Amino acid sequence: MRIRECLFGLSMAVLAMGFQSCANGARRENRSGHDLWLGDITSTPQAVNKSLLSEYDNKLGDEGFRISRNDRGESVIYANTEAGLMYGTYHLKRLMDCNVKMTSDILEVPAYKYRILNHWDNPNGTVERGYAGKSLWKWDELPGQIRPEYEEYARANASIGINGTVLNNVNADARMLSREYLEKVKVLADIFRPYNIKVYLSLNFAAPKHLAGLQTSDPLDKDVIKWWNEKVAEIYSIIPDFGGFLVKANSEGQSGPQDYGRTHADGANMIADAVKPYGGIVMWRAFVYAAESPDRAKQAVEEFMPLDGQFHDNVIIQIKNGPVDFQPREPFSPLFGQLEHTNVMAEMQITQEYLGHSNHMVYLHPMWKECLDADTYQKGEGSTVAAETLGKVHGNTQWSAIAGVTNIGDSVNWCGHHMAQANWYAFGRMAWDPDLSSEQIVKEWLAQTFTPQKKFVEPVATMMLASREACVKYEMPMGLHHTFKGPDHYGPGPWDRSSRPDWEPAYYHKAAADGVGFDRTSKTGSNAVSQYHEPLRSLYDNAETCPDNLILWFHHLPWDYKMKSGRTLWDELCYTFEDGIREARSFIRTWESVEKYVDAYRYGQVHDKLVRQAKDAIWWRDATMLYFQQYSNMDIPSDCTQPQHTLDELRRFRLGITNYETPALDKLPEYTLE
Ligand code: GCW
Repeated sequence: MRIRECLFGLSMAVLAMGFQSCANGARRENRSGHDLWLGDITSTPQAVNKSLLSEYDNKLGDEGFRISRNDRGESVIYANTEAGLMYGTYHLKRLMDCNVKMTSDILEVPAYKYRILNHWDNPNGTVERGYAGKSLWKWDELPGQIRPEYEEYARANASIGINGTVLNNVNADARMLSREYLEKVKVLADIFRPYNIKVYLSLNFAAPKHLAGLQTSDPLDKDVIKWWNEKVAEIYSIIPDFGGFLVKANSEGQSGPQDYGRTHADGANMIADAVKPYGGIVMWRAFVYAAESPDRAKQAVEEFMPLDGQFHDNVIIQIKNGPVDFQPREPFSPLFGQLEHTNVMAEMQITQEYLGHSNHMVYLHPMWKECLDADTYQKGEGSTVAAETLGKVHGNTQWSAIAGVTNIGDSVNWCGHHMAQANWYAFGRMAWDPDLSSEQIVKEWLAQTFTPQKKFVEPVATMMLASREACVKYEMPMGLHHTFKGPDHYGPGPWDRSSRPDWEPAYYHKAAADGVGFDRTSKTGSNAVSQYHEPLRSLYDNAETCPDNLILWFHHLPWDYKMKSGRTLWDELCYTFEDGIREARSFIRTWESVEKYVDAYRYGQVHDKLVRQAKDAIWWRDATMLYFQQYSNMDIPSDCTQPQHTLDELRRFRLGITNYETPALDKLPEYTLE
């Protein structure tokens, strides 16, 4: 029996809140039996009281639902649509799995209209920055062979409210728009449709040239416009509810309208006009920067502000949470608070490109929430990134959207690290309700994925809630950023000189005899602070008021600079790293304390990775501080963990992976944990 039948097959049958098995001996659907938070499908309510409303309730919209008790004390789900009933059913299941009693009526409406996953999956099966095996999409098998994982994926997404997915990499292969691939995409769209999930594609802006052999891909050329209109018509004839396009243009070597002397607005509008009659949207990325710019963090605002107001209404500018590139901590991208007449959406990274790949346990919701809750002050207090992207600041909620770059692959546990599923789960829950706390979400996930027993959930939730800050401390304390070894972005390489200057760590840390950090102040630096509204501009501009956790993002300070704690900058860096190392070590002890609640398979895998994470924390500290020591000539305090490798040894170390891989645990520098 398929899960869809379990959920919808017996509409209106009466079942009070409680568990009941699906009929016909339904089995677990997951690949290894205990993988996803959805667990065993026999724990899905076979039938719940549910009712489509005869009159449209505006409060619920197309996806919301209400759950209330009927005269007999049974829970009944009401919604305007089948999708609303489905979300209500999953909500009820979540309450049951988490042992939460319903004490009053529930009304749930998703906050964002477009809640979208971005896959960076390539037609050859690799996943850019994917650390969970190969792509879930088996393009060589499609359209003929259909893996059960496709429906599992849809079901998992539906359970957390995801309603869209971009199937392919933003570094897009033009072939994805060929008839051959569209027939494959159609199969996935058909599988996802009953779960209220639309498919989207990333497009290659030069497709008219590459795919159709036109002379140009100039967005103002009439043959190019005609080609896109026909291509879009073809897509909608195959996939009538196709969602639209995601575009990376004139960024990191991708083609775009600027190749023809046109603007981002010219390019985005041409595509947007083509999909508009069908209700499609264009998510146009703001991730643009040129190698020659002295401050990469400023470029999105510089390029997009002059275009404010020129984008058509079904274009949404997709902005990474921070102004550089998914570092463990960045200030929010100032572009969110600058554009006034343009729709904006946030792009979060679920895959851990800069956060230990699938070797480190890092629960990311606190990082995303920090961004969404940040106040841009664009229209005074309360103009948070959440309010901006929900369209509340400028009163245009019709295009509210949020995207997450997924961490999903064909690995048995879906995400490469068992605990990384929490990030997939958290992204969906956040897109549905950005006000939910990190704690509530992680506890829900733990209860559903492992066990609701308090003695397990409490300590593990505490560990996971601390993990993002720990990662910041051991990878990029105090706003230091991009000190990663390139190009795989796993592990430290502050000395690395192997690529383009603005991809090299020295561009960001600027360590020298006079100190460390990127000067973005108004008087002596790049003046990136000017892109923030007051009071943030002044707060960041002044080293005395700039928060410690971003101080080296905005300031270049001497090694003996006196921090608020009274310590020198050098010592503060050492002790912040030390905190990160200590916390990473404590995660191992926490995990060991809950061994009896976890099956041996998952216990062992997570344990091995936590050990590696703690070792990596020391590796990061060793590499960074030994490298900086050449300039500071200061000692690592004696009460800190002492280095276990010399700078030379670390510099010689080669990982030998590509940016499609995560390193094997035994291929990393050896460290002893006390
Ligand atoms: O940070 C960079 C990544 C690239 C990625 C790019 C982007 C898809 O290292 O792998 O390309 O961001 O977001 O476009």
